[in-house]
Amino acid sequence: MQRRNFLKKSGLSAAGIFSAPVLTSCKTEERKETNSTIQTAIKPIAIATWNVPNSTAKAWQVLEKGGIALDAVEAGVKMEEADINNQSVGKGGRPDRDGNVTLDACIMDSKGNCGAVVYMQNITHAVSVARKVMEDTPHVMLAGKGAEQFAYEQGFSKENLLTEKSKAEWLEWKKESKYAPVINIENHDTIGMLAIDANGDISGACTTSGMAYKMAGRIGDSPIIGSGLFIDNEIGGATATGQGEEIVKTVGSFLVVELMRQGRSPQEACEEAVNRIIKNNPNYENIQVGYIAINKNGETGGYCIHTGFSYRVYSDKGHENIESTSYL
Ligand code: SD4
Repeated sequence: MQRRNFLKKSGLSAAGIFSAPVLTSCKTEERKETNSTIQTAIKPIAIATWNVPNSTAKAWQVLEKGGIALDAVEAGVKMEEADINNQSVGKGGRPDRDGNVTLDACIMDSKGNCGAVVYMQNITHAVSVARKVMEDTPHVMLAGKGAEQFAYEQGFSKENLLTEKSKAEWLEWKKESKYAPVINIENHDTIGMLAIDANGDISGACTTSGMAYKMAGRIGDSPIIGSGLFIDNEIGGATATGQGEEIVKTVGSFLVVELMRQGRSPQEACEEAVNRIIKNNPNYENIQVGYIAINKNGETGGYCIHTGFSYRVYSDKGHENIESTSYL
């Protein structure tokens, strides 16, 4: 069923990007054959979780001028961080159960450098602080007050991230205080973005306010290199959205990239990573996880547990929102 679904709705065929046949198995000979039919690598290209046209268009603006993938993904995801209508990222994000908006973000470049901030409050552009951690400190990850302090030292300004709308919803939630993550909240959730620039170099970024009404101090997959995001410039990149605990347990994005290294297509690698979660979790019908991936050729894929997850692709072949295939 899923395979048929994939053929019907595959991003590859829907985008019309490739002349390569869509794989239905991962046998080595078939992979080789498929790779040889790819005419030219698609670059530059940007892809992002969910339908985020402003973010992918922004990334494209950077890429089409010859900008580097790292700048493209940072500029792209910042659009969602600043958008108060996206209540899962940055300013306007839903708070934890104590009413505090706490942000998680990471970024990774083509040389394998990475930076992250976790549980950071009062700063909208968590991804840019993560980039500063990567570029200007000897560390990879800063948390909470330390991350916030570092951000102020770097010139970021303090802002109230809790909007009236998110505050009102939280006060309503408090009446019952039942923690029950919602699947596919609004078709624009945590944003993970992957890009290949004109040089063929790959970078990625991922940023979120995390699961709404989480426990104070909770950190998800999104800022954890290997879970919410992983890039290997020789192979490709992957990023995740959904219930972070499940993604962390399977080191999901690293798994997707390693599967691509072993010869799987991005689509097949995302499917296998979702299948690992399903295999280990009898409760899988109540959770959503989605992965997107890109390989060095600019071939893309996406897969999730529940329908309703989509991802956006932007290249000189066009731009579109692709409905991801799903297990259920
Ligand atoms: C987290 N993965 O904090 C994030 C949340 C998310 O769509 O992606 N929501 O677990």
